[in-house]
Amino acid sequence: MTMQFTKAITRVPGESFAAGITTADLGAPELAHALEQHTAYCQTLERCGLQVTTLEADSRFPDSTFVEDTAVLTPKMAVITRPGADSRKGETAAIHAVLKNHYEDIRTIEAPGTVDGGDICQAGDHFLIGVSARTNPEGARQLAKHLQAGGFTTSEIDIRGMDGLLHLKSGLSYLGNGIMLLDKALAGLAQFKNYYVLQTPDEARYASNCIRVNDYVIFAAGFPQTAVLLAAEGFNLMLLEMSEFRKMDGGLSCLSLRF
Ligand code: CIR
Repeated sequence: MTMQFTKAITRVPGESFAAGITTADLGAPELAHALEQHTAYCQTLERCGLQVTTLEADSRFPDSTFVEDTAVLTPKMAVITRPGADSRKGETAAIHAVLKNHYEDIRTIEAPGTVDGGDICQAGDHFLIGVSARTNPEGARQLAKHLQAGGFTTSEIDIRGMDGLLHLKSGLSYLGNGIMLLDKALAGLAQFKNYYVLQTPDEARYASNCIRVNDYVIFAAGFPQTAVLLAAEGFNLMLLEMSEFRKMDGGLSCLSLRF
């Protein structure tokens, strides 16, 4: 049984979007194009059955459209993160306020801990916690404690030595039913021995980040080998153009909090 989501939170990219952090070297994003892609993203979540709350742009924070990094949500509790990049730390206040409408049990990651939601992957009752340049060991420890108090098990994966992997979920997606899509940098790790592993074809690591939302997998357009692999496994794909978000190191999971 795959987890069912009913709601999502997103945030429109703002005027300062192109000033966000990136390593992609794909050129500057075009805001008008990003806005179109964002609208399509929100509509696709709705087609998957979610009620989407879309927050207004907040140009004080160029990366604030990547809302996934600001919280870790479970059916029982929300954990507000403390993003690793200083320019992003102020993003959590507004998300905390919104989540008060949905959660009674809200916890927070405290300094010196840092956690980016992009490093956290829920796979059923288990959470994989990536330790990265953004999520430090202290943040990972605090998060694990909160999740364990909520009845979940946790394990850590240290991605700090893995070249070019910003977040854990830049290299993997949990697709439900024990199925994990993994970039080759992660595919051999012992942490995945109990999963049915699909290795992302070599066309691009970017294709490793997709999202299972109820009956669908939302997948980035332009990666036909991976799309064929997923379709052959029986997944119903919804394809989205992601070019402008990719230029800012953002994948499909980053653009929403799903719960
Ligand atoms: C950043 O570097 O923080 C943003 N430009 C991209 C964040 C992507 N978020 C994610 O993978 N969860």
